Amino acid sequence: MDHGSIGHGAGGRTAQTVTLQPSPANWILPTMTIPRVLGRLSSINVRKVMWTAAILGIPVQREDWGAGYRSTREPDFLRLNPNALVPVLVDDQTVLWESNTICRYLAARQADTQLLPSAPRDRALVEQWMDWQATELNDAWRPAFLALHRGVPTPAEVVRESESRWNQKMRMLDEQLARTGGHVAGEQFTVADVVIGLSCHRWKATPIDHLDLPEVAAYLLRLKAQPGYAEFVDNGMP
Ligand SMILES: N[C@@H](CCC(=O)N[C@@H](CS)C(=O)NCC(=O)O)C(=O)O
Repeated sequence: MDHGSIGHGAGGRTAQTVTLQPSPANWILPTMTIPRVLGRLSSINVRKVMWTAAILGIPVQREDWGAGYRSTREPDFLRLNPNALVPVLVDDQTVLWESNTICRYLAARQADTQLLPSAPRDRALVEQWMDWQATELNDAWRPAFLALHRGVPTPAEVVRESESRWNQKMRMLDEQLARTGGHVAGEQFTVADVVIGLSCHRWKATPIDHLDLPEVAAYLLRLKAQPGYAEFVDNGMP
């Protein structure tokens, strides 16, 4: 399936819930369940998972957990994720936390080798950018984001320093996009673009002194073609 610049159209993919007739030929086939996603939609990490599911056309059942909703400190939640953080994915007997891992799991579950390539080098590049998002990029933006969007009292010089580091990381991304001419890990849209795309949207939606980054601007426009972009990325939340 081509995840290039045209997306899948409004309907996404065929629903994955399969009802099999009780015939001997079907006895050994697994039935796919509808995965549960535990987490509030205001969380960028929950939106990563929801957007990936939308791109893959996987129906999921989301439940509001986390700040402002059911507490992640409830024993039922802690049994699933002792970190007390959203998102959590429950897919039959499989329980997962860490949003980037969940996104990769969903792509692998559907055997989607464009979203998550199987060739070692191609796959490693996707994982490299996802790890970069979860470490280098997240670390850079955290103080500025918490101060400017969540009202966390923060000394002005800490916010300025975070803003500058955030812009530097985004410049690095702009240079990478200029090299690939398309998406983060190469020409094709992959699951790395889910997590980096949401990050670019957050950068743009935060009132800082933005660098002029034309490749990032063009990239965000390209991502609009993906199913679920309006609902899970450009939905009024940073
Ligand atoms: N590394 C984790 C981070 C998860 C995380 O920080 N989740 C935040 C929301 S973005 C959270 O659960 N906050 C507490 C809450 O909402 O109760 C991931 O990527 O899944």
